[in-house]
Amino acid sequence: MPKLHSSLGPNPRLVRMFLVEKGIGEDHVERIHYDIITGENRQDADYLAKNPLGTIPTFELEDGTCLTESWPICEFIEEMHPEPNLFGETPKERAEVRKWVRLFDQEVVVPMTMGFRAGGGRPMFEPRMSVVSAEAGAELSAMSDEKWRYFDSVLGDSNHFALGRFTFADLIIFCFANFGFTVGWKLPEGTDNLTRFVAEHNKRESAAIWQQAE
Ligand SMILES: N[C@@H](CCC(=O)N[C@@H](CS)C(=O)NCC(=O)O)C(=O)O
Repeated sequence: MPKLHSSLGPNPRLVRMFLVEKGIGEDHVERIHYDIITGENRQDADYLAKNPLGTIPTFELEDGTCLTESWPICEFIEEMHPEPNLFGETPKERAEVRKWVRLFDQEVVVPMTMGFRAGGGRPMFEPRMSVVSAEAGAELSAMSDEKWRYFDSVLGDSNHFALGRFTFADLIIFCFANFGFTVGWKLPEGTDNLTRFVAEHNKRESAAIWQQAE
C-alpha cells in the first residue's frame, strides 16, 4: 500500500482531499503523521532520506519511490487514476487548469506563506529556515491579499475557476483559504465571492478532512 507522509497544513491536506475526490479512500493509503509544530519532519533521519527538504507531504509508492511537492503528487495520482478527471481532459483543458494553479501558487501561496512565516508563524519557522523581516512579511501579506481580491474578481458568480466544473484549481484555492482559517487568518476585505466559494466546497465529502485532528 502507498504511504502518505502527512501533517497539519494545506499541502498534505490538498493531497488527502485529492485522494478522496479520486475515490481512493484513506483505507487504501497508509497515512504517517509528523508533528510539524515541533519540527519532527526536519529531525527524523528516515524522513529526510525520503525527502531531503523535510517538507510534508511525501507520497511513498509501494516500490519505495518517494514523490514530493503536493501539486506534482496530485498529477501523478491523476495519471494513475484518470477518473474522475480533475486536471482537464485535453491538452487545452489541462493548460487552462494549470494556468490558474500556477498563478495561484506564485501570486498567492508564495507571498502568503512567506508573510505568515515572518508574522504569526515566526516562532515556529525562524529556527528552521530563512524568514524575511516582519516589515517585509507585512508587505508580502498585503501583496497576497491583493491577489486574493484578483482571484475573487475572476471567480465572480461561479464556484469554479476553470472548465465550468470542479478541478484541481478549485481544490488548491480551497485548501489555502482553509489554511488561513486554521491559523486565525481571514480572507481579505472584498472577497465575498471567495467566501461563497469556500462555503460551497466545504460541503464536499473530501472537505471533511478539515474537521479531523491529525
Ligand atoms: N511546495 C511544497 C510545500 C510543502 C510545505 O511547506 N509543507 C508544510 C506543511 S503544509 C511543511 O512541511 N511545514 C513544516 C516545515 O516546513 O517544517 C509542497 O507543495 O508540498
